[in-house]
This record gives sequence, structure tokens and C-alpha cells, in this order.
Amino acid sequence: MLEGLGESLRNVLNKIAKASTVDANLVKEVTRDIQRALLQADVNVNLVLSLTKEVERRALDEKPPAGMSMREHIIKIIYEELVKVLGAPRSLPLGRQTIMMVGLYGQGKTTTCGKLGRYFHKKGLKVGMIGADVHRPAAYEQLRQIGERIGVSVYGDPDEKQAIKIVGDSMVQLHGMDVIIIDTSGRHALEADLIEELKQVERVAKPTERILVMDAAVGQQAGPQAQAFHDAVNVTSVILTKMDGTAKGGGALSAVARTQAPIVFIGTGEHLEDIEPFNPERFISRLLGMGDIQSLLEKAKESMTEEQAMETTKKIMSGRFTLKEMYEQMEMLTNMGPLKKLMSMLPGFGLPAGMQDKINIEDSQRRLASYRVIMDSMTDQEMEEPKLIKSSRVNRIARGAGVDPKQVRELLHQYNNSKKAVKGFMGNRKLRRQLMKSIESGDLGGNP
Ligand SMILES: Nc1nc2c(ncn2[C@@H]2O[C@H](COP(=O)(O)OP(=O)(O)OP(=O)(O)O)[C@@H](O)[C@H]2O)c(=O)[nH]1
Ligand SMILES: [Mg+2]
Repeated sequence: MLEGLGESLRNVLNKIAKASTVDANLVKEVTRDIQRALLQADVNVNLVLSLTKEVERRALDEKPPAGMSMREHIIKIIYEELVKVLGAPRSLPLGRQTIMMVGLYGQGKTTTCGKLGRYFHKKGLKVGMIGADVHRPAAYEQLRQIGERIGVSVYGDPDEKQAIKIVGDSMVQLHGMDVIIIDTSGRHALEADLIEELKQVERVAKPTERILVMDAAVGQQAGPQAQAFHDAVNVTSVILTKMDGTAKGGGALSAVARTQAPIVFIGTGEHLEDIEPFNPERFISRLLGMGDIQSLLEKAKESMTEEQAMETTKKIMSGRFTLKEMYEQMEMLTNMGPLKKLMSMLPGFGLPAGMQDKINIEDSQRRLASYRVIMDSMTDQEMEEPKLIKSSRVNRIARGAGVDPKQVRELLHQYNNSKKAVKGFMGNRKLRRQLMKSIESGDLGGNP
């Protein structure tokens, strides 16, 4: 679905992943590419401009959270801004409700009534449908046959020409039902009498849901169309149909942005079981070809859990500070965004408190990797009591790790500085209390 748009957006992400340098020029270029991709997919021009402006502003202004590279951060921003257009995820309640379907001619209203009827019926709810399309010949018969197939009763009157009359009578008949679904008339274009009819039906049925049914293939007209329906009945949700086709889909995005009504389902075929609940995040991840975007984006937090970080901090607080704790603390500083506040209160690793923001992540990670290799050549005793490590041991460790003895000494130097800082910190009761309070309250400065 939405092949064209998906492909061009995936190309944009690939360009970011492969670019030799990530700078303002790349951001500008990528922003232009996204604009082109969205415009080609019929997304409304104003929406395209505001979306790409926001992507550009955030990509240039925002610092990536700790543990996340600039590239990942820009990808995350693009993903988030696209998700934002689709609004918060929403699903229809599984309980008593009256649903009114609206939409232009042939968009899939009647079929979608059947799909929804089947969906709620399968969930064990009592469903009734009302055929209130008085314009299309045999509309009632179409709905009646659908109802028969899914085991749901259908009310209506093929001879009645007044939609409100049908709806008023049927609402009485369907009084005991959990879910009432009302099918309405479509037109080729929005006409004043259609709008008037919908408003009347709305007044009589007092539907809790007013669902705009829209073919995903609708192009630039989607926005104004959605707006007109919205003005008439205050659309609460959108169902996009024919997502199985070759739709460009951009019009649908525009429609959603215009009404601020979330998409609740998508139709993916002509059969009554061809309907799927809609989730904006999943949809955009799929569109961007990033089934694993979540794992990519959670990288910043992945290497050490919050509990582990707490453990290390508590150990250090209890006065234990060997090379192992130093390594763990350093690892946290390198990988943990959410615990930055906690870490910034705990000195060590030769970084003045509050300076952690300035750590160059890649640099730290490189250093961390080399420390790991050096520590692997140490005995457990040396790890516990680094002061045992004199020059002959330094040379042995360096040989074992395949590094210059200078690097081993640098590590020890680093350790001594950190130890001093920790000691000073432990002597400062006010700071300690503050840190303990942070740990106890779990207030670690929030997620990045
Ligand atoms: N491929 C595909 N076809 C669909 C989907 N939903 C509806 N259709 C087809 O679209 C055509 C029109 O569907 P209807 O449900 O009659 O549309 P409507 O909005 O009720 O049309 P009017 O009552 O004439 O305004 C039918 O041929 C349906 O089978 C879908 O999700 N995928
Ligand atoms: Mg119909």
C-alpha cells in the first residue's frame, strides 16, 4: 500500500544513513526530498510545508539524546512528525454506541458498514444496521444482503424517501442493540441537500461516532471534502478504504490533518473481513520500511537498564569504587540518556558534574572499548585493587591487551582522578542526600 510514497521516503532515510557528513546541508537536502515525496503523493501543500519546516527546525535545533547519533535522531524526527500528522491512536469502544457513516459516492460506506457490523458482532455485541441511503437505487437491498451474510439485522424501508423518517423509526426498533450503524447516501460531489440531509439524520440519531469514509485514492480534493463533512456533522473518526489498491494516499493524510479526526480502521479489500484497526506509529514504521524502528530508537536506553544503573550508583555510594565500578559508571554515561541527571550528580570518570552533556559519545565509546580490552588483561585482584598495578604489571597488561603501556597508565590515571572525585563527593553530605532523594523518588530527569 502507498508504494510510491513509501519508496521515496525510504530513499530519504537511506540517504541520511549513507551520507558521509551529517550537517545543515544534508538536513536542507533531505527536507526538500521529503517535500517532493509528499507533494507527489498528493499531500496538501500547506501541510507539506508545515511538516517539513518542523522537521528542518528540529533537526537543526535539537541535540540528539545521549547514545543516539545525529543520523538516528534525524530519522526519529521525520518519523515523529509523520506520526503527528496522523494524530493520536484511537480505537472504537467495544460497547454501546451509534455510528453514522458519511462520505461521497462510491467511497465504500455501505461495504464498511458491513465490515464494522461483522467486527462488533464477532466481539459478542448486539448489532443493528440502518439503511438510510434514500438516493441510490437498491441501496437498502445491498445493505440487507450484507446483514444477512454476517447475521446482523438491518432496518430500513426501500419505499421511504425521507432519510430522517427511516432513521427515526429504526432507532426505536433497534432500542435494545449495543451497536447501531447507520449507512447514509453519497453523491458525486458535496451538494447542499446532501449536507442538509446528513445534518437532519445526525440530529435524530444523535450518533456517538460520525465516521468519514474515504477512499485512499482521493487526491487533492480530500482536504476540502473532509472539511465540508466535518462542518456538517463534526467528524469523530476516519476510515480509509481501498488501501489494497494503488492509492497514493497523500489525500487521506491531508484529510486527517484537516479534521483532526484519527483514522480508526483501514479497509484492505472488497470482502467483509478485509478491515484492520489502524495504528499511526505502526503505519508510518511500515511506510518507512522500518519494522525495527522502535529497537533502533530505543538504542539510547538499551545497553543498561535503569535498575542496573541504580545498582552501580548505590554500590559507589556505599564506598565501593574499583575499576569495575568506574567502567560501569562510564558505560552508563555513554549509553544512558534518561539517567543523565543522576549521573551528572555523581562525579567520577574525571568529568566535572554537569559536564556530561558535552561528552562526545563516539569518543567515549571508543575509549570505553579500549578500556574494556585493557581490563580484560587484568587479574581480578588488580581490578579490585588498582593500586597494586606498578610498572612491571603495567607492561604485562599492555602486552596482553596489545596496547601501549601509556594507555594503561592513562586508564589508571583516570581511575585515580575518579576515585578522588567520588571520595570528595562522599564527604559532601548535602550532595549525597540530594542524590539519594533522586534515587528514592525515581526522579531521574525524565526520558530524553
Ligand atoms: N478493493 C477494495 N474495494 C472496496 C473496499 N471498500 C469498498 N470497496 C468497493 O468499492 C465499491 C463501492 O463500495 P460501496 O460500499 O458500495 O460504497 P458506498 O460509499 O456505499 O457507495 P454509494 O452508496 O454509491 O455512495 C464496491 O465495489 C466495494 O466492493 C476496500 O477496502 N478495498
Ligand atoms: Mg452505499
